[in-house]
Amino acid sequence: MIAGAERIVVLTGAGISAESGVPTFRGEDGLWRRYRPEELATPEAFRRDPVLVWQWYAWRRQVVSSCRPNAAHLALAHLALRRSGICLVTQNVDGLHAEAAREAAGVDGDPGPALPVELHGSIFRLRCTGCGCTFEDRSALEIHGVEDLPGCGRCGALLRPDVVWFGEALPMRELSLALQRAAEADACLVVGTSAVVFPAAEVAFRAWSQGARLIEVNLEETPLSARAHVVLRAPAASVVPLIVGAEGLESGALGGPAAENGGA
Ligand code: BV8
Ligand code: ZN
Repeated sequence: MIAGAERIVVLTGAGISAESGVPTFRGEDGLWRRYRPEELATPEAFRRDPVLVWQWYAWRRQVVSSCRPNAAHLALAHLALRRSGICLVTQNVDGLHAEAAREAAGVDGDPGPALPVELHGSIFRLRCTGCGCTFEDRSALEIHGVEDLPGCGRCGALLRPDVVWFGEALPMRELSLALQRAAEADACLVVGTSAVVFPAAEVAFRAWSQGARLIEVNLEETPLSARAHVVLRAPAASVVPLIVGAEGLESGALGGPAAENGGA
């Protein structure tokens, strides 16, 4: 399905980063186990208790900063660099796809085609609640009280993580690009998402509804599973590289044992 597709949209969620050590949202080790999502990742929570919300993000930034892209991130980056027509879309805010793109492209390569459409922003980008300026920031933030809350260097207003909270609109450019690619995709590969958050999940449903081959990689059943043409109930880091390799098999780029004994 992947080898035969001209245009592929890939939608990833927290599950693709699980094997990198980034906690997922809804799993048993999930980030939300102590809080309900709506309690923390919302503008109301930030207004009500910016210290608590910033402590949560400071902890997540610290956890993610020691995580590396895994084989699934890298396999998708190589796929996007090796052939045209691939659009990587992620709900994740951990920046691991972008890191994999830079790694796969190498120091003088152009990571561009492998950079993901980030529907929910990035925890390593801050945004000013006053003047709206945004900038990359990977510093370790120690938030003990109001006096530690980060302020804008330009206007002094409170800074926030540049991520999309519940009840907030997704960035228009990213969302329309992702939905446009879904509308014209021949295949949609969905990796590690519970497919319950909208409008991000709409990318997969839209691709499916216009006839794209839907391939789901997930450890558990999701609302997409019933629609998927192929369900791979396996960990992303082990199965996504095989899928990418399989794409290589089709194009005859591979010799090796599989080809000798008449294929895998
Ligand atoms: C909006 C960023 C309107 C912040 C996040 C009722 C019905 C339908 C919709 C709604 C509703 N009530 C409210 C809504 C809307 C709401 C929504 O969808 N709620 C859900 C919970 C029902 N959506 C919104 O509010 C969106 N905005 O609608 O605005 C609007 C419009 C115009 C103008 C103004 C307003 C905004 C949603 C974005 C919220 N932000 N995150 C942050 O990260 O801190 S959401 C959060 O969930 C993350 O972004 C995450 O990516 C996303 C989805 O979670 P997943 O990535 O799927 O992760 P999860 O843990 O759930 O699942 C992991 C999966 O991986 C599992 O299936 C697991 O089995 C699998 N897995 C685990 N390990 C592996 C694996 N698979 C493979 N291999 C492994 N090793
Ligand atoms: Zn400012």
